[in-house]
Amino acid sequence: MNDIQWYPGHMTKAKRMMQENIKMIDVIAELIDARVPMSSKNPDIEDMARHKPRMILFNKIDLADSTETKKWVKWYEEKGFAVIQVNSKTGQGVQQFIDKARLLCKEKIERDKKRGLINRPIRTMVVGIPNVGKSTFINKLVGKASAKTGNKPGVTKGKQWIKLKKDVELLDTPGILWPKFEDQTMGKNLACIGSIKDDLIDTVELAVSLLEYLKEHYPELIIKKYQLETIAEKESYQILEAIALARNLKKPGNTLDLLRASNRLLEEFRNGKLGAVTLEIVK
Ligand SMILES: Nc1nc2c(ncn2[C@@H]2O[C@H](COP(=O)(O)OP(=O)(O)OP(=O)(O)O)[C@@H](O)[C@H]2O)c(=O)[nH]1
Ligand SMILES: [Mg+2]
Repeated sequence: MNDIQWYPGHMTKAKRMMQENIKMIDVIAELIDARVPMSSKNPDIEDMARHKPRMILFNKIDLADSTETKKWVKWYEEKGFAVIQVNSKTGQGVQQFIDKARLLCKEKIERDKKRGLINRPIRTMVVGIPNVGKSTFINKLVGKASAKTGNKPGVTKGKQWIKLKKDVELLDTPGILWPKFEDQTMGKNLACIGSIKDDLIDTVELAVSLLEYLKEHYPELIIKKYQLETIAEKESYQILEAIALARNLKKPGNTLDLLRASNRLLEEFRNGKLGAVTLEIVK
């Protein structure tokens, strides 16, 4: 796959904004996508957040393979991260956030108390890659649609403070990626979950590579979804053709429309219509 150019100028701006605001932040809430717990963790955020109390939120747990999620949560916890698992769409797990944030800020709250500062709000910066669900998480926590959301990258443009309760304030931030990946698999994983704009990538190539992975790890999901007989002896490209055929996606002249089949597959994967899938295995 060609190198993906995923670092537009507005992300440089967003990163600068975050760096400028970090001084007044008490806790960092970093959302990662439970389907790609490694690729969705931005090393630039890691650098920025290193000296702050912080928490990793595994979001979209409904879309990930729960057996793999357990292993990844353990992996992060063993590295010393505070972790919670959430489904920001339904709200599952979201309320754990406040207690955990208070716990992480315990020293600060006690220090404030000694200085006579009571109920100083805990300021949280919600960060993560594009489309990971930051604004949805905030809305669920607040209980109303305060932040704009949408299933594509780049919905949140600037920063936005949102008051949760008198003692918690949340800063919504635009999703950011980092300028260079060590390996292309990360780029593909991020494209699969919809964190990179589709017009920057070759979606047929991406769909073929997703099928390659699914064929190995979750063959039954593809067989069931597209009512295919068997896929074991098919190449990924042939599976894509079979999907186009199953969905009757044809171009004028009756040839298979692989572009539409690819886009359909990616959309169904992103929305969890294939079933729960994790794209990275704990090593
Ligand atoms: N299934 C599922 N979908 C989710 C979850 N959280 C968020 N989403 C969906 O993911 C999409 C992106 O959500 P946003 O909240 O806009 O993501 P964001 O991180 O704020 O994105 P940017 O502002 O573009 O960086 C939306 O379609 C949400 O409905 C979740 O836990 N499960
Ligand atoms: Mg947003």
